[in-house]
Amino acid sequence: ASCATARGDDAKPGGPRPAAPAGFGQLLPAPASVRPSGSGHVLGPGTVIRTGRTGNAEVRRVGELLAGQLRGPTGLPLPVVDAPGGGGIELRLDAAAPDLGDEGYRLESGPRAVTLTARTPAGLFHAGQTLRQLLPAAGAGTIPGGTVTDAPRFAYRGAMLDIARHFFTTEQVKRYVDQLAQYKVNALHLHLTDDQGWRIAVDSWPRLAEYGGGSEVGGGPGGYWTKDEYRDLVRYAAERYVEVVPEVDMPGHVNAALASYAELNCDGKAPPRYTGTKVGFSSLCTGIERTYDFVEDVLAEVAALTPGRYLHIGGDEASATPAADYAAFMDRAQQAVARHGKTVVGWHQLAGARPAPGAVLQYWGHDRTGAAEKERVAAAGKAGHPVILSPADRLYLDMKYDAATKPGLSWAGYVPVRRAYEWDPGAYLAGLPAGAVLGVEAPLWTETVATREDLEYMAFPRVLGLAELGWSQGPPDWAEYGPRLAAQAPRMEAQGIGYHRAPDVPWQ
Ligand code: TNX
Repeated sequence: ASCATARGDDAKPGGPRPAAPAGFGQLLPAPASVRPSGSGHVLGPGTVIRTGRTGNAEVRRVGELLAGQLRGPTGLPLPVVDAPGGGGIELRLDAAAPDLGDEGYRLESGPRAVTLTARTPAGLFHAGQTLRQLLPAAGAGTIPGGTVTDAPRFAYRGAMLDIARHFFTTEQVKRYVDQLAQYKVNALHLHLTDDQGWRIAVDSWPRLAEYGGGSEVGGGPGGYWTKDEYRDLVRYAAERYVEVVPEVDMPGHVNAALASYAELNCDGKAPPRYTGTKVGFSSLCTGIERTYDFVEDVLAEVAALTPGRYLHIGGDEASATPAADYAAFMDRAQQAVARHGKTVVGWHQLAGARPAPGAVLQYWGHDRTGAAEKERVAAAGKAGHPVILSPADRLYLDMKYDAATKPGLSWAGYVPVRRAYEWDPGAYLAGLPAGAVLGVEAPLWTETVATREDLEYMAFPRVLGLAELGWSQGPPDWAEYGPRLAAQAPRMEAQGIGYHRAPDVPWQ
């Protein structure tokens, strides 16, 4: 076969690599195993997508979505039909396919059919995204012959977007969901509240959004999402097997809430809204009961909007809250999350207080983070807390690529594309057992990111490294990954993604 195969099979590092044709060797994230064989499957005007064998409405929906994604680039009609067998693209749920796990799939391609098999609709969705990448970025074509058997390394593969520092609409976020889901990212963490803005409607405390939503960094108008808009986004993400993780950041990062309700302030006076970029200056008043009414009401309403498992309560940079008050506050906030049937996620500072049993910690340290802080997170992992890794000097998409990057910050250093990719989440934090790593997440803070163009420029192509680290078996190999990343350029271009042509990527 002329196509290079995926990493871990018989890839020839440094060997010649075909430029134009899509092949198994270009898949990103790299699949667990590839066996090329025989001639492939030619898509043509008569090709149909078959979802019928199980009569399952969700499989049908996955088929319709895949058809929608393929029609544009291929120019083919690709009707979705319920008649099973008979060739074309076939989606098959097979509950007895134990090697495939909750998200895995098998893709078998031959002259008669391309068959996608999975235990779950999520697996079929991921299989469909692989199939997209086996076709050229534009035009119909041939899906190469052979079998891909694939499953993720980590259960949690997330991206975070801060819609508090700068407001983004649900339509803009849906576009990001589409961009991410095609690379098998399965979690979208939304940073909904911060000093500069409160972005989600709360019926019991309406001024949070109506007043607290009316500001953003730099003095722009801000904005907020209604509950219907939020539900619509959650549904849209769920159809792409992306779980939304809402974050209400507490007890710091709350100026927008304090500005909206004087009664939340220890002195009973509401501060003005804030449009700067400092952190660590605001705190809920941990000594008054009204604060806990607020916490309960807000978490109850956000939990009710959330079909997913997780509720993120922030807990970072609470430098305006004394340590003992912080711990006592986080105890009660975590109890509220549990009352509403959700699992706590907190930034890793929660490890310095009393994380509730099962609470997930999100580590955002970096190479220069102190040893004691790292050890606390590793110890929490050993004690059974799952850890999401978001090292700031690897995965923070708001860090500049290099000195020439216009948007972005650099407090954790510059993060070139290679650096974002070249580390192993399973062996990253000393003393943290590999089994405690729930996964990886790439946060995009938006103090300096105000538009869709900025967002795409900072996220792409670095977020593809996140997708690869989260899904594919390690360890990373830049010589192998770089060309595979470069091969995504025509796909990103075809989708209008305004990615950064970073100088460390071997673009063709
Ligand atoms: C740190 S990381 C923050 C955010 C900032 C970000 C900017 C974390 C949990 N907190 O408040 O937006 O740095 O890079």
